[in-house]
Amino acid sequence: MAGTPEFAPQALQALNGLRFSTATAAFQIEGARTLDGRGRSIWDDFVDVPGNVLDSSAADPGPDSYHRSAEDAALLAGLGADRYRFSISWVRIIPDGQRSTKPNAAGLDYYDRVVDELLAAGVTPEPTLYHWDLPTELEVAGGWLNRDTVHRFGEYVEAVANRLGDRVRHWYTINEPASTSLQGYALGELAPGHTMLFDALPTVHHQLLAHGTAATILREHGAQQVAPAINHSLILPETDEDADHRAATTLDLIFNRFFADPLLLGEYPDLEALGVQMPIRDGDMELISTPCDVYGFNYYNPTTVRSVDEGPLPFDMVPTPGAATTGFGPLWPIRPDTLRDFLIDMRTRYGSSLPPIVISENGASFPEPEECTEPIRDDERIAYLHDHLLALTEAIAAGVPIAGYTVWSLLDNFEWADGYTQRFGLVHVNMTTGQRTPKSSYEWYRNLIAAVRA
Ligand code: IFM
Repeated sequence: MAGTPEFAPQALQALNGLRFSTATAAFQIEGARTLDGRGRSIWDDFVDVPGNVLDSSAADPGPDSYHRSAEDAALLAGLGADRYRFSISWVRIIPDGQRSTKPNAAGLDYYDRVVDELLAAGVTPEPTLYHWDLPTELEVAGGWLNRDTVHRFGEYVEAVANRLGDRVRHWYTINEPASTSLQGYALGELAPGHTMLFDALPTVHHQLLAHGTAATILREHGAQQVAPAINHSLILPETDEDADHRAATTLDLIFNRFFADPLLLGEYPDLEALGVQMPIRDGDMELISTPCDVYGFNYYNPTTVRSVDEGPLPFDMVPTPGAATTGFGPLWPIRPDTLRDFLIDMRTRYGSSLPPIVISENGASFPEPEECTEPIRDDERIAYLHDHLLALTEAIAAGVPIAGYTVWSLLDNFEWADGYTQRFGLVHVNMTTGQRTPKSSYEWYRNLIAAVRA
C-alpha cells in the first residue's frame, strides 16, 4: 500500500463488514454562490464580514463542484468507495427559506444530476440535508432559536424527497448540531456568529426536532437509512484534581450528552445544575428519539479541559499533554485511542438503544501547498487515518456495532472560518483553477478498500 503503516490480516478482517465513504458539504465545495437562483445563507453573510475568515476567502469558486460534480463522481469510482456523503444546499432549493416559495427548479436539477452521476459511477448517494447553510431570512427571524425554523426545514426536506426519493434511500438529516449551537450561537466562532452562551441552548432542541421531522418525512418517501451526523469528543481533565474532573463532566454534558441522550434515550441529561431549560412541548421527545437506522458519528480529536473560576464558562480548553497535533495546532490533538474509548463508553452508556454506528466523518488537515505539480505525499494523513481505523477495529472487537467509515474529506475545501488554510482532502484542489490531484492518501485509501474486499 502507498504510505505506511499497513494493516495486519486480522484488522482487515475486522473492517470487512464496513461500508467505506468520503464526505463533503455544499458550501465547502460547490462555489457558484450566485448562480441559478441560489439564495443567501448565514454563511454567505458570515464570509462577507471582513475579519471573519482567516484568509478572507469566500468559498467561491474553490473546488467548484457545482460545475465539476462529474469529476468528483469519477474520483469516487476510482477510489472504489461504496458511498458518498455530500450535502444539499437549502438555499439552492428554497432560496429565501419561506413556506410560500416554490422550490427552485435549477437547484433541484443540480442535485438530480449529482445523484445520477453517483449512481452511474456505482456509488450510493448519501445526502445530508443540513450542513450549516441556513437561509438568511430564517436567521433574521431567529434562526435555530425559533421553533418555526423546524417547520420550514420540513418543507424543504419534503421538496428534496419529492424529487430525489425515488433514487436516494440513505439520508443524513443534520450535521454536527453541537458546532452550530456552541460555535455558531454560543461562542460566535462560526455563522451566525452569536455570542449568547447558555441562552443558545434552544438551538439544540430545535435542531434535534428538525432531525426527527426530517426522519419522519424521509421514511414516508421510502428511505431505508436515516441518521443524524453528531460530532463527539472524549473530554479529558487536564489533571487529576476534582475541579478539572468536574469541568470535564460539564463539557461532556454540553458537547456530547445534550445530543446523544435525547436522540438515543428520549430525554435530556439533568440540566438543573446549569440553570437552563429546553423549550420542550408534548410529543417532542418522542419525535427526536424516533429510532435511527444508524447513528452518524463524527470524530476528530479529544478535548482537554482545565477548570477556571472566572470567565463566561467554567472551563478552558487546553492542549492535550503529550499528543502530536494536526495542522490546526494544539487544540486538535491526535489521539486515536480516544475514538476507541469513546465508542466503548457509548456502548456502555446507551446499550441496546444504540443502533449500529457509522463514522460519518474522520480526518485531518496538515499544511500543504496551494499548488502542486505532482501528487502530494501526505504520510501524516495516512498515519492519522490508519491509526483511527485501527482504533475502530479495537472498538469492534470490544463489541461496538460499526457499520461504516467516512473520510473527511474527498477534496480540499473551504474550512469555514479558516478558509482555505486547512486542507483535509484525499485529493488536492488548486483553489484558483479547481484542478484536482489525488494525494498519496487517496491511493492508500483505495488500496485499503480493495484489500478489505479481497
Ligand atoms: O470541515 C468540517 C465539516 O464541515 C464538519 N466537520 C468537521 C470538518 C473539519 O473541521
